[in-house]
Amino acid sequence: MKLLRSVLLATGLAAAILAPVAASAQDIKPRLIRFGYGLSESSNQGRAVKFFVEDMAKRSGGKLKVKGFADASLGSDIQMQNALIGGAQEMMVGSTATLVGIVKDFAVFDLPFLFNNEQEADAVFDGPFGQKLAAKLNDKGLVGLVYWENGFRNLTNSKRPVEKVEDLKGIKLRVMQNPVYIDMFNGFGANAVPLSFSELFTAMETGTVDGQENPVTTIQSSKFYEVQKYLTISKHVYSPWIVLASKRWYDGLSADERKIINEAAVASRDFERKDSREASKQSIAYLKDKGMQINELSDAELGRMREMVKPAMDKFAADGGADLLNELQGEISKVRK
Ligand code: TF8
Repeated sequence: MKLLRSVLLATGLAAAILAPVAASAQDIKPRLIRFGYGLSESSNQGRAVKFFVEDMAKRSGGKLKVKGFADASLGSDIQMQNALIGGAQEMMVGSTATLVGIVKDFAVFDLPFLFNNEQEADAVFDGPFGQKLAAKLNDKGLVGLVYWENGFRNLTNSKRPVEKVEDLKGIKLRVMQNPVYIDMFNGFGANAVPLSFSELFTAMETGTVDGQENPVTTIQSSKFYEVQKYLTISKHVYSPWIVLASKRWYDGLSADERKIINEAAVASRDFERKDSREASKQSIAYLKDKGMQINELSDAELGRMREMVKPAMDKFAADGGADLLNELQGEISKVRK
């Protein structure tokens, strides 16, 4: 027996025999994973959730069943974050901007005009800086798995074309619930109105707000063109999304289950970024076709905006964010070289 065993081992046969046993011994329990998100099923967010659902099923032999809940049907970003912390919901994807009440440092990503392009953003979010911030969620009851692309944000409104900053004067502009956004847009002369995304369409429809800012993919998938006439390409902030898991739930999973989730999350990230970037190329033509009047801000005007936003940047730095901002700018210039 002993001899046979050593012969098998030596020939590598043992590995062949033992492999299927090891696979079936993987510790995966049948589980239902509720995955909430704010945009529609047909949005870039929705398509990536669908990818994740299918990929998780594939990797777990159908045991890890993810169910996507679109349109903030499980709640706004902030409500879902709290549900994850409490263990009442397993997963979500949403903006990092709404996480600032939990980990203040995330506000660094809301500062304008940091990234020049998506490649810089990918390198920073997937690199040590992005990972360090995500890790800060751990002792707050959340696990930050991967960053997806929301995209460069642009302005829309129902009042007038915005060709220079002064055109924003007096416009009631919905912003995310985040102090940097409020300071930034008040600094530009608008009246910043913080509101959850789930309330945004109605707020524009009823005139509670005149405008908002989001990537073109969202302006398309959330049908903002129905209630907004003017689109200004400003690319003032690069916005990520973050895929979150409830720490309480995640800690109760087996190592095999966690490995599957981590790997599927990375695959979903790669799918989502590629898909969003392709989709965004079509969006401008689509929105024009829907009747939006579109203009691009000139470099000179963007330069003026950079100047005007300095007080908001200084406030962030003075409020304890100076080192973090320096570190982020350092990371970006490393990629730029
Ligand atoms: C916003 C964000 C949205 C996210 C989404 C609902 O304007 O850009 O994309 O919050 O998860 O709120």
